[in-house]
Amino acid sequence: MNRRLTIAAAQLGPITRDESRHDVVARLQDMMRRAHSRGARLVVFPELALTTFFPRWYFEDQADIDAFFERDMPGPETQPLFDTARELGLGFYIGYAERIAQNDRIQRFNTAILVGGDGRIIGKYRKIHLPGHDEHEPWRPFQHLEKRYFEIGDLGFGTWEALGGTLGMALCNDRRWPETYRMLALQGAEVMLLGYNTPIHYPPVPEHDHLQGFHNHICMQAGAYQNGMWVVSVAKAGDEEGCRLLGQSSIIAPTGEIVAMTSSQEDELLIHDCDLDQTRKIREHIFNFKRHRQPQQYGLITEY
Ligand code: ING
Repeated sequence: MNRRLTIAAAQLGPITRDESRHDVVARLQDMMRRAHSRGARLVVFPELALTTFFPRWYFEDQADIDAFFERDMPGPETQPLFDTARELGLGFYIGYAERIAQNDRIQRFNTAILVGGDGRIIGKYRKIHLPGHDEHEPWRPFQHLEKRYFEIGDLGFGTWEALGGTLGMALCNDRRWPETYRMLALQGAEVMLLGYNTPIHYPPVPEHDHLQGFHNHICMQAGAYQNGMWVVSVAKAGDEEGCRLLGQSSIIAPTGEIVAMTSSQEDELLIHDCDLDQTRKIREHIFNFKRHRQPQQYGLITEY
């Protein structure tokens, strides 16, 4: 009998700048209950799922920036998510802005956590591939200041045994880099969980704007197939504070096939019974790393 894990991709529509954590959390809890009623055991939310995508603005004052960060997870406003997880026996992945005192200073990361059906945090990932720029660039119709507001993740690419499978996590721009998938697959990941906030307009190369959906899926379909991994990708979508964000959340099989995709720009659920053993048909044959991979030839890939 194959191991199946029923996963929900919980796409979010826009979150306005002034939307309270309380109101956002209520939206997330509603999606958790709907996903549970449809048999899901794991719900995947987008990147930075608790606030609007604030790196689109330049802020002078650190206090204005910190208003978008969580100092504790769970904190008073996010505890209800963990309570609902425990009430329903439902795991979840959620992206958020993490502010933490460590190494004798304040550090800020673009973070995702995996929470089990008992409401306990199983794993944490901090975004490694930070896109955008680190100085205010007024020529842009909107900023993309992730390099300014976040530090590069310091936890590496990790996997966790949970919900009957081996799960890996990533965030947004990570999905464009083939190394992300391979690092997780080499650690045995059977599913990659990933949230994203992707503006349709890419100011440095606007002639690619119409290709955002194509580029979104080609990266993940290739990554899924070349590593024999399920990929569950979840958008924050729609016109958010005047910036159009790509939707097209998707669940992609280890064959690279898109088995489910959203068709709205709002809160929308995808559900799929992921057969975790389907990964083996790829990993034991065409992409059998032990038999076919030639790492002694790939040295350049990890050189600076
Ligand atoms: N967003 C975007 C992403 O990688 C981007 C940045 C947009 C890159 C469009 C290229 C083209 O999907 C985040 N948050 O990484």
